[in-house]
Amino acid sequence: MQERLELIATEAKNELIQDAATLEAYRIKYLGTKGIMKEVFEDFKQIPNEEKKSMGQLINSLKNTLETIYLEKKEELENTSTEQSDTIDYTKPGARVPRGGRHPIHIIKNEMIDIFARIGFTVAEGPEIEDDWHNFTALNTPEDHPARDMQDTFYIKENVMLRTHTSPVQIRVMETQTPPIRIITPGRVYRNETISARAHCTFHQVEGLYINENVSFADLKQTLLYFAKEMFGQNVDIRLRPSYFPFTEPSAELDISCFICDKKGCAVCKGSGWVEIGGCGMVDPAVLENCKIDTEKYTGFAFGMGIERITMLKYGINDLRIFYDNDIRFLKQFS
Ligand code: 2NM
Repeated sequence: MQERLELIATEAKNELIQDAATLEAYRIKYLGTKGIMKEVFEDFKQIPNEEKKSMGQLINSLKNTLETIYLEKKEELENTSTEQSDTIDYTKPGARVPRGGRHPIHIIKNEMIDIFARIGFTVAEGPEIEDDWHNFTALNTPEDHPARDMQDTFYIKENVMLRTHTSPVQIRVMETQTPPIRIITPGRVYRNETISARAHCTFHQVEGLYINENVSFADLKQTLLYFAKEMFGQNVDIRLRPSYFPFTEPSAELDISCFICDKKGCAVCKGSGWVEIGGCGMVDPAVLENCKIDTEKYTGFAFGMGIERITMLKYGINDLRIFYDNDIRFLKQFS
């Protein structure tokens, strides 16, 4: 009998208990109502009275051993199912890191940079906090021009402001480099406007500048036509309407034919068949002189386009405020 009890104990200690199912199988096998312990107690009744005391102690000790194994394994299994456990499964795959995406403004900005890069334009960048000379005076903007007004420009202090366009970057390049100059200046600009679906106090521009010998208005027109076709499709046409800017002469507004309705007239072009995407012109000789560029030798063209405007046309977005709300439901459509 004693040998048998020892054998049961050894077997129980060697049982493989890995989960709730094997734990329950163990309980039924050793401690259940039809289990091994039950059998042992039945056999106990048969043994001679004089052995009962010592054998009884051994049986009780076996029962304790079996119960202890059960309780220990049970606790072990419960702990592994919580994070407090120090048993870590290093083979488990890691938690997935959600992948971000580019902002639509930056997707279009990069596309514009690529289009102009193919015809030799390089990117130039500059400060967002500018001085009066680079943002206004060098650009031939008169002292009493409305753009200089507090109502239109965010001033930091006298003669220091948030840039209202990226043209000051072009002034900085013209001041420090000699022609030929062929650059685009993508970047964020600031204007003191009442925020609405069509206007914001901050937006993005891509401006372009080409200075060389014999640069003509025809060069400007062909450059813009190339851009429009690459950006909006080969069927698109451009139209230049006479306009005025202090820094260009002559100046024009740049329209593209409406690629939504193919010039037939729709809600986007308000029935006209054309949509405005920017402005342009031949750089005013006064601007070149401010940058110490020889106006007898060199001429140049410049243009400016709003990235938000182009992004809205490309993606069919009708409220520009959504670009700055950082609503993940909007942004994740572009990832
Ligand atoms: C525009 C429209 C027309 C422009 C001019 C210059 C510079 F620096 F060369 F004088 N930069 N950008 C320009 C000309 C910008 O934006 C609507």
